[in-house]
Amino acid sequence: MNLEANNLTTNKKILVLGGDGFCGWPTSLHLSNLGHDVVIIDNLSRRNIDNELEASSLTPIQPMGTRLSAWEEVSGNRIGFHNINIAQDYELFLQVIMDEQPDVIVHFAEQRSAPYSMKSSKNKRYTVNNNMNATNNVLCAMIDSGLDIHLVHLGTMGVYGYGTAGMKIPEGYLDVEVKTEEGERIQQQILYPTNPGSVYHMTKSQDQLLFQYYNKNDGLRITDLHQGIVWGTNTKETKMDERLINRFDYDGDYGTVLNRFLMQAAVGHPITVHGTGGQTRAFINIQDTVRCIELAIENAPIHGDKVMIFNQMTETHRVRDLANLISKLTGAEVANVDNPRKEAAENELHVKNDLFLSKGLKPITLDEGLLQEVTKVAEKYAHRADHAKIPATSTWTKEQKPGVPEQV
Ligand code: NAD
Ligand code: USQ
Repeated sequence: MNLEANNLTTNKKILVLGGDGFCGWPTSLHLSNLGHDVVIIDNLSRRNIDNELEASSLTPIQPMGTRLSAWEEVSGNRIGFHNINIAQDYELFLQVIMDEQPDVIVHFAEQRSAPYSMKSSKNKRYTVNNNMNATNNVLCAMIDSGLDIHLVHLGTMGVYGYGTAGMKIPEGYLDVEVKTEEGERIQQQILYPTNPGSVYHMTKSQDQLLFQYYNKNDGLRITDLHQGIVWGTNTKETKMDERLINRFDYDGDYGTVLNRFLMQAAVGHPITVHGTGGQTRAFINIQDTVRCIELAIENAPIHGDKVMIFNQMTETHRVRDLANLISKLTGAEVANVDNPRKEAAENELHVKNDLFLSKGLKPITLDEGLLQEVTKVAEKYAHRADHAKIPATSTWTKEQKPGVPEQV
């Protein structure tokens, strides 16, 4: 793999698409703190979905204007902001790219909840339209701009599926041997076959094909980060001022498993383990997420490289083990609830993450950060929790009469 060693210390102009979100906001601050010139593009759709679901972040996130002026006050650095729907407003988006002349685009701007994507056909269509058009527009705009931009995209571990028959999931590519008709054996690398578990995860599988195609056809430089479930809330930068606080989703659609369990323990709600809790998943702390983006930017592919794929995860855990760990730490009760999803009840998961470790990532483990997260965040804001929003109600399969559209 070729790396641009000479770009390690250069400050860059970086567009962060989806920079108001859970991963995008702390990443924007982190990159700005490193001295990069950061501009956020976000259509605030995530905040609108909170309104639609009548749910909100456990932490009191501030409006974008307050966030940006607080950051300038605290750090002396300005972050720019454009409210653009990158899936729909192509001309506006392209114009911003031409005006800003970015070296790097970090792309977080997709609908990222699996349960939300499975709620109804309206949600499935929204997720596919939004995510596929967003990614395709980013790639087209990179070509139309004529600029040499490095794209860093946030993908998901979920593109692989979670069952690997004991082998370690490689970083994106699988070595295979094929036998020609003449009996000759040929080695080649293929994209690891995808096996998505929701419409949301399927859009990330499709993103991979878009990347492979535009990389081959147009020589675009692309890094795709296959990220595990992010846990934690704040980073070094978001802790600098209460107005910079990061989002903490706990509701049945957007709350991810470990943060939900931490919140449930803090508010005295039984920990909601789906089924037997035998699902094994990959995890990463939010502080490591922002560090990984930094490393991905520093280690850009050069022209001629194929799409660079990193597994952005640091640990794997079984859901029931996480529930038991939090129960032991806090005394919370564990409840086994019916699983609303269609997924394997039990699975093993082994994942390679050598690339980030070789670039200097020093992972934060659950043992170090968990209790602090319960007391410093979940307990502090427990009074803001709406208990009615905790149950996961989005089911993967519906009792639906043929030809009758689902009620939205
Ligand atoms: P999020 O929903 O908090 O943030 C996404 C942001 O993108 C939101 O602010 C939203 O308003 C914006 N956005 C969505 N569609 C847009 C559009 N068409 N135009 C402009 N802005 C748009 O999600 P997140 O948790 O920060 O996740 C960010 C990315 O990381 C996603 O692509 C997700 O798939 C990936 N990821 C997240 C996790 C996780 O655990 N949170 C794990 C693995 C991968
Ligand atoms: N689960 C429970 N109880 C809960 C919530 C979830 O047992 O209260 C279980 C689920 O059934 C599932 C597992 O925990 O088996 C993970 O669920 P999740 O909601 O934490 O994660 P997921 O739906 O996969 O999605 C999240 C992010 C998504 C990202 C993905 C990374 O929302 O954006 O892509 O994690 S990964 O899982 O590695 O594919």
